[in-house]
Order: sequence, then C-alpha cells, then structure tokens
Amino acid sequence: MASYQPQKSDKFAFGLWTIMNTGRDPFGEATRERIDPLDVITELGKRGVWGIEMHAEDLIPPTATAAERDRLIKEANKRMADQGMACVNCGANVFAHPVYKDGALTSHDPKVRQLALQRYLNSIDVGVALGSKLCDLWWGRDGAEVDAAKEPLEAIKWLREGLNYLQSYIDKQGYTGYRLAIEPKPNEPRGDIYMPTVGHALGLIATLNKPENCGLVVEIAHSRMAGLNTYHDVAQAIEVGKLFGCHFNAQKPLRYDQDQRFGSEDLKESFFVVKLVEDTGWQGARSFDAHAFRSSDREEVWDFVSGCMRTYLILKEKVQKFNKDPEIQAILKELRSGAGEPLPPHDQLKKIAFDADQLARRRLHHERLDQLTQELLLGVR
Ligand code: XUL
Ligand code: MN
Repeated sequence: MASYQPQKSDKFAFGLWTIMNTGRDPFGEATRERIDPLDVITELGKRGVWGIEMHAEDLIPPTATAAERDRLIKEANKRMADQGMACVNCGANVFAHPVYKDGALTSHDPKVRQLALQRYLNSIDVGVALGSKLCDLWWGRDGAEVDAAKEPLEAIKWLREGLNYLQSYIDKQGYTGYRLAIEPKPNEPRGDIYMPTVGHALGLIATLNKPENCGLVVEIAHSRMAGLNTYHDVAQAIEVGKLFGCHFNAQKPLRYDQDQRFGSEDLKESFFVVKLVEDTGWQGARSFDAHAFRSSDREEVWDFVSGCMRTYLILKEKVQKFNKDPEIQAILKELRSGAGEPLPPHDQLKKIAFDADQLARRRLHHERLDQLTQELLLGVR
C-alpha cells in the first residue's frame, strides 16, 4: 500500500494566502486566526510542501518600511532554505484596497492604474529577491457590472499597455528568464472580469509586444465557474506552451469561487487533469489555490493541506494504473488507429467515397471506456 507521503520532488506548492485564509466570506466574519506568513512557510515545508506562491503583500504589508521589507524577504528566504523550498510565483494584491474598487489596470482613474502598476513592479522585485521566475497576474477587479460605464475596447487596451509596461520593466532591469502569466477567471468579485477564460487570455497574449514571455496560470475552479472543462483548458494551454502555472482545487460548476480542497468535487475531471500534466511531463509546480472550509479550525487547515496532496498522489497512482490497464489500453489502441494518418492532397481527397455503412460500423467503445475509468477511480479495478 502506497504511503502517499508528499516528497519535495512532487513539487507541491500552496499560495501563502490559502493557509492565511481566516474563513471570512461576504456574509460572515473570520472563523479562525490568521497565521503569520513566515510560519506558513515553515509549517508547509515540514509537511513535504516544496513551493510557495504569494502576493507580495501577503508577506510584506504595503505600509512596511524599507528595512522591514528587507527583513521579511531575508527571513522568508531563510525559512525556505531551511525547508528546501522555492518561491514559485509572486503576484500583487491589486484588489483588496478600496482604491481598486473599479479595477486596477482598467480603473478609469489613471493614477489608480499607475498605482496598480507600481504594485506589480514591486511584486516583480520581491519575486526576484525570493528567487521566483514568475509574476502571476490575477487582476481581481478588472471588470465591470455596469456596461454603460466602461468600454471593453478601452479596457483591453489598458490591459495590453499594462502587460507591455511590466515586460519592459523586466527587460530594463535585466531580470532574465522572469515571465508574466495571466490567471483568467470569469466573475467574482466583479459581475464580469476581463479575460474570463483561457481562450480570451490567449487572444490577448498574442497581441503583446513579447507574447513569448507571457503565459497562463490555469485554475480548475475558474474554468468550472465558466462551465468549462478544466481538462480541455489545461490541454489548450499546454499545446501552445503557455501553461506557466496551474492551480489545483475543486469547484461545483457555475457558482461563486469555492476554492475547495483538491478532489472534493469533480473527481473524474481532476483525474484527467492530473493525467494530462503527468503524461506530458509538464514541469511546473503542482500548486494548490484552495482553502479549508469555513467550518474548519486551525488544526483542520493542516488536514486540508495533506488532503490536497494525498488526493493528488492517489490520482497520480490511478493514472499509472490507467496507463497500464490492458483492457483500457487495448481500447485506446483501437480508437487511435489511424490517428497520425496525414491528409492526402486535395485532388485525392475529393475522390474518397462516402461509405456511410463502413464508417458508422467503427466501434468507439465509449461506454466501456468510461465505465472502466469510473471503476478504476472507485477502486474496484
Ligand atoms: C482568485 C485567485 C487568486 C490568484 C492569485 O480567485 O485564484 O488567489 O490565484 O492572485
Ligand atoms: Mn488562483
């Protein structure tokens, strides 16, 4: 029986904010104490977690003096080194302060847009100081409720201008290898958020000055909030080399952002996401952007942490079983026969006879394949 004990080589990561979450929601106050971010690092490290993600402001309060900032960075680096950990990405909190009530990069007020950029520049500096290579932009309130108030055409231009501005900072500072990523999310905390899905974000990235340096952080919950299939979203990002990060969690479709423990919903879809990143050898961190239920106390937060990793490892084992299962593999072999067949020249293609009988007879085995996947996940195979 496997122990499902997380190892550093599994490259599990958590956002600092996920463990610091106090259970507050729009209708209720905190239900547990906030943990100090430095202690979060140590406690995660002790439990086999390899990486952290953060907003610079999770670690360094925006009001901190330069000396305090330096002390916190130094201490965070020490805590990470002590636990054999790394900083996977560092973004900026451009959503909590009331000045960002109508967005950050797309606020109508140019001063607010500049302050948002200032925070992003700071997050890049902090990320570099922590050894990170990625700035994850989840822009939170860049969106709208009132369509009469903000033109999406202008908002898109502001987003592009902002991303280009950050890129030119990276270049000027000589932060070689530092990259940007958009984390798409469809709604919450705004009625609509710009770049709501993987597809939208890829469209914007293609128009940047340096599209090769900007990718995506795809989050399971965000795709499911849009009613989309996470497996397909992650695949789309991988196929174009844009999966710079992946946030594993769980979510019932089309609701508010639930950020549940990985695997607590959508087990089959989660399985296929794990299969995808494992089978393709994707090298990024397996990052959890989830939080313990509001009903959990401080101790249970650590149950939540091990639960996320344990479920990932169990699903990874199921992937290995799936890949070795003789019946599943025989079906897949049959299904894929001819998959790599090149297209004939146009004139030859025009001559192909439409043999409906023959084509319709090809068995697809969907019933059996889906049943076998289910049985494997249910542990009876
Ligand atoms: C919000 C979300 C963020 C980002 C980081 O839904 O996912 O926590 O991951 O800003
Ligand atoms: Mn996220």
